[in-house]
Amino acid sequence: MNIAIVCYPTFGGSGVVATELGIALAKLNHQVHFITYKQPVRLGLLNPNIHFHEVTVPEYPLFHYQPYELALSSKLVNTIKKYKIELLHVHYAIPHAYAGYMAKEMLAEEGIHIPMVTTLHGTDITLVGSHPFYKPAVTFSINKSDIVTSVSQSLKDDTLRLFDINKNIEVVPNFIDANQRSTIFTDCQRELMAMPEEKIVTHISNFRPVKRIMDVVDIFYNIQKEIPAKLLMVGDGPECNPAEQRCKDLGIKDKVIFLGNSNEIDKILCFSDLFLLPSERESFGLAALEAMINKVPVISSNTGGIPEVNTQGVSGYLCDVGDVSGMSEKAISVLRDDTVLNTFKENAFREAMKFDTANIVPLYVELYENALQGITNTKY
Ligand code: GMT
Repeated sequence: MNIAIVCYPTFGGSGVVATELGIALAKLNHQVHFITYKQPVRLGLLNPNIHFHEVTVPEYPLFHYQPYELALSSKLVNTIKKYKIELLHVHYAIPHAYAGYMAKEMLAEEGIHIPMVTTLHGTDITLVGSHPFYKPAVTFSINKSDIVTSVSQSLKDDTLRLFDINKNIEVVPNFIDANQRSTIFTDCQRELMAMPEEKIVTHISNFRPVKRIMDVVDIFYNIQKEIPAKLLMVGDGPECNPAEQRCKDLGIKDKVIFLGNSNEIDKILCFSDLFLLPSERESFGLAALEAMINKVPVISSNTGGIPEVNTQGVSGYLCDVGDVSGMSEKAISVLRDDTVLNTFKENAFREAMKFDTANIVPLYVELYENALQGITNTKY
């Protein structure tokens, strides 16, 4: 197949999943064209099956807001025609499904019919998309997609609750390439980060308020009172500076390392003993899955799609959003005893394997084949 993928090229989970999907499809010998405003951060070297087409938006002073959707839909039309692309897969409803629909309509005028698959990732639905400013456009774009997928059952339920959707929504969970990880790192070089007696606790996110970064700091504060430990904070965002300040105020700044954005997530997780994800909302929690495949148990909130990934008492523990003392208690119970910790580590890996690329990518391929045969989703 000759497939175009539109996504956010940033460190966010939707961009990561879209990139990993493109890489997996290319390995299956499909031609994959990423169409976005910069090369996706997780996309390494391009190869003969992977192509990147940059969307540029010329600055024009008349425009208070530069029209990215217009530039994207025009780029889609031109690229789809030039490379004879057969299928369009857009990740994130805003504005990608909207721009994708416009491109589809422009192409239809020229007799070119291209199916559009839209994958919903969470923030496009639960945080931003349901705002009255965007809701009609998001509803329209979802209903006009040929196939709609969501990354968890929880997100599907939220979408049907928040929008007036007349499409079936297929749940295709996020995935992880287990093979790639288990072969790359044989030596974790843990000593670079902590003393042998210290446990390493890690959090990775974009440090937005929805991640409840202060809970991460407070949980770690409780952990280090009981167990020698270091906290690795990976990522960047608005809560970064307030979190650093809180670490100073609590007198734990020497035990907390802020690493910023990183392309070496697996290496960092390889050092780690426990992952914290106390988010307010999370449609899936890709960061938790990335931790688990690296044998890192997860202490998380029980919101959204996280319970579909992190299994209570098996790969870690889940508590109510904001239950800092509950999460601290569970974290300490996992870290205190090495036998218990090792059991959780093995369990985390085993649970993560359910989401291996080999199990999930064929689901997308099947949906693509259906879309190409004109089997679009029926009325819900
Ligand atoms: O919240 C983020 O970290 C970024 C956001 C995004 O839009 O990329 O992540 C969303 O999509 C990820 C991939 O499907 C999910 O794993 C995240 O749970 C989801 N974030 C939220 O729902 C808040």
